Amino acid sequence: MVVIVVFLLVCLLRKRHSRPDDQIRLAGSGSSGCSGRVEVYHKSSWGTVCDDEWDMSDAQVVCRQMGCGPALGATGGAGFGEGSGKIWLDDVKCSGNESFLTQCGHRGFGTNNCGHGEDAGVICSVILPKPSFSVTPAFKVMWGQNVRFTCSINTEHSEGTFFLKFSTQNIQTSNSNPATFSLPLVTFDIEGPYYCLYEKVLSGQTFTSPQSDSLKLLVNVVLPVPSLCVSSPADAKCSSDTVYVTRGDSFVVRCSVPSDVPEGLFLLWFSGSNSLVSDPSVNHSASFSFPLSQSQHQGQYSCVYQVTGAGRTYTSNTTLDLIIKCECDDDDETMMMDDDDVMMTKRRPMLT
Ligand SMILES: *[C@@H]1O[C@H](CO)[C@@H](O)[C@H](O)[C@H]1NC(C)=O
Ligand SMILES: *[C@@H]1O[C@H](CO)[C@@H](O)[C@H](O)[C@H]1NC(C)=O
Ligand SMILES: *[C@@H]1O[C@H](CO)[C@@H](O)[C@H](O)[C@H]1NC(C)=O
Ligand SMILES: [Ca+2]
Ligand SMILES: [Ca+2]
Repeated sequence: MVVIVVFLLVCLLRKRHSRPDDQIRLAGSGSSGCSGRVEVYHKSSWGTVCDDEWDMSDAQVVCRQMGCGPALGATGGAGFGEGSGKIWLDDVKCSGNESFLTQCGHRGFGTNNCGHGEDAGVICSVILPKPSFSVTPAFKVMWGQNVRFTCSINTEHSEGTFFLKFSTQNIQTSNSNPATFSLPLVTFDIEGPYYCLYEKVLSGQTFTSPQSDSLKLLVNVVLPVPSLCVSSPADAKCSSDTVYVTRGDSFVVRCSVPSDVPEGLFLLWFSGSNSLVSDPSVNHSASFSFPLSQSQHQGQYSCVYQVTGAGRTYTSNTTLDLIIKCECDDDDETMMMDDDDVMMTKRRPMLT
């Protein structure tokens, strides 16, 4: 007995929910899944709704039944074009919280005093899902590399626009789904949080997706060991071997790095005074001039390269020592030199 009652109840409920008369669709020119002329399925045919007493409460029910967001407008006067066939509903009176349009009060199916010029429509808001967002290479990027972001969304409201955002600013847009955005040859400036958004215009309304998750990029750099050489009037080519300079001559110590690293700062260390001098790189090199060779310029020189970006300092490994020897006269102007300074006593090998 109980079983039969439950069975009948289930049948009744199933019938109510799958009742074809509950079906509606949005049609007409400029219609989309969430806006258009309201059409009702009844007695095996689609018909329209008259705009008499058609208002936001009625539209709210249609929007809910369509699985769209809240109603933005209730249109009359065949705003989405005139339908054809029956005008199924007239004087629709929804309270706004019904689940189906046909649950609202109306004059009875097919009873109306309307023409298709009064066909009713709705504009519902569109609920867009959160886009997926990814980046390659992930998280840590080498300075000068290319970075590629991908943003995609799962929606029937296609052909919208994707925006790549960097600290709330739009930096790129794309109309394809998935959208790819490239940042070529990145520098430290690109560090920060990125996210993407999707926007779709429907019936003159712009709908925006929630923000994607945000992705943070960090830029890293590995600095090569600089090249170090010295040139002098006697030896114009920049030489990395032990170099002999003559008293009174000028010489120039040059540090350089390849052009595929950021500009930075060269630090030149000199053993004689155990001191560092620094010079910003220009075109990836720096020249330290020593105008008049003195014996106290003799010793080992080495160079390191430093780059500061995004508040961090990167330092290269140190070059091998470059040795500079002065062909200075031992007998005068050598008060500054230690007596046991070996380099003082070495002489330049004779060129053959
Ligand atoms: C629907 O709205 C009516 C009238 O505003 C109200 O009496 C009723 O409680 C509401 N029902 C629900 C389920 O919200
Ligand atoms: C710097 O020196 C360290 C230790 O000697 C070595 O492991 C590393 O590869 C060097 N880096 C470069 C860029 O030469
Ligand atoms: C740096 O390089 C640019 C382009 O190659 C050149 O025009 C400029 O003169 C260079 N500057 C120096 C200081 O060498
Ligand atoms: Ca009417
Ligand atoms: Ca109404």
